[in-house]
Amino acid sequence: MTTSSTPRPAALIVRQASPPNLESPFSSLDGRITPGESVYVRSHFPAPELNAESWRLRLGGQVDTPLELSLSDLRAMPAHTVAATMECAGNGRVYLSPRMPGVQWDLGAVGTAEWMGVLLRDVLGQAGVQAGALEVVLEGADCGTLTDPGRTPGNIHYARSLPLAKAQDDVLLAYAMNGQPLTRDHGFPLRAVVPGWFGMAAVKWLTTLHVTDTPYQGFFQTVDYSFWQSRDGLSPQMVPLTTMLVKAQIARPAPHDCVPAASVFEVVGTAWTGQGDVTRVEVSSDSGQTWAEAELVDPPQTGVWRRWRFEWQTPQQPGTVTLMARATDSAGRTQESGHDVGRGGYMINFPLPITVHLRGQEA
Ligand SMILES: Nc1nc2c(c(=O)[nH]1)N[C@H]1C(S)=C(S)[C@@H](COP(=O)(O)O)O[C@H]1N2
Ligand SMILES: [Mo]
Repeated sequence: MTTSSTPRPAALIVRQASPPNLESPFSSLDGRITPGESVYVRSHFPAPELNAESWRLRLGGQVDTPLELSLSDLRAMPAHTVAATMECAGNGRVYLSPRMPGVQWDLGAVGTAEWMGVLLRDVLGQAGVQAGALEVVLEGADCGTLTDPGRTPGNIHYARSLPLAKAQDDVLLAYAMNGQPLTRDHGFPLRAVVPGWFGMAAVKWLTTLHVTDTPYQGFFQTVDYSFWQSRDGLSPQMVPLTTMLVKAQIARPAPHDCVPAASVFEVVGTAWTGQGDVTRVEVSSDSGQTWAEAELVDPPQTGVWRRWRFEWQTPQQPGTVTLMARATDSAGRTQESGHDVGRGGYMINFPLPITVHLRGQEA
């Protein structure tokens, strides 16, 4: 007999009430697209309440024609729909030892939504990017002061930059998520969606785009959301976080679930990568000593996670087992067993140990 738990009703888990930092109930995974009410929320400052009529998107810097666009201007442009898996760079932080500062995310700072909006490259094309331009800075309306992880220089806005090549490729300026206008927490009226990149690049409550010929060194890509990278045999240097790493997660059983001993349990989860497609998922039920092939349920679709399943023959005796999943992508990357200290509390993609308890068959 195959047993499997049915998805629980979706509700967000409060990691921080104010500003709202809300985790998706990853164990309720069902469809490939995460229902809107279950998409995680990660906000550094209180969510601004923007007025759709008076709101404007301003584009300036190294462009021929600076622009000021209303929401109806954007809605009149060609619309594009993009499904994208977005993972917060701190997803899984609770599994780090020693504990790292920041929101203690479990498995749910990741999700997949279908976004609709205009391509950033169309907006840039309308303004005309000048020769020598290097990056586009995206700034949100939200602002405040922070003391952790570093101290902000007073009151600052949330902002990140994108290399021009990425900005002119597949970046979307989205006004809708899963067929609905953006909610306030997800960046109403307009946010960026940056396929393949960790969530911090997807600036919400967008008000300003600034084309620049120098690398942007703002708080959220130097003090925060950067990591120590070793390159060219030199000592590590600080670089901003960009693309997601390859990663698989187990949705069911959930951590500390009880499953019947001596039965077949369907382990399910998803796997994603920021480069190419996930090509393989393996599952271990002995803390990572041996691995068995899982079955990929969804066809490959670049930028979108693939659900997978694994028929697990549970041990005969009651006890405790550590399950793990690991993915490989078409770029040949696979999940390594340890966490590189240079990453700090970010880019956590070692196979996460999921403890489950086996119970004997009741009479
Ligand atoms: N303006 C603004 N944009 C932001 C943030 C923010 O705090 N302010 N948080 C970023 C981070 S760290 C993540 S992971 C994603 C989360 O998007 P979501 O809340 O819609 O899931 O938004 C990004 N964009
Ligand atoms: Mo994030």
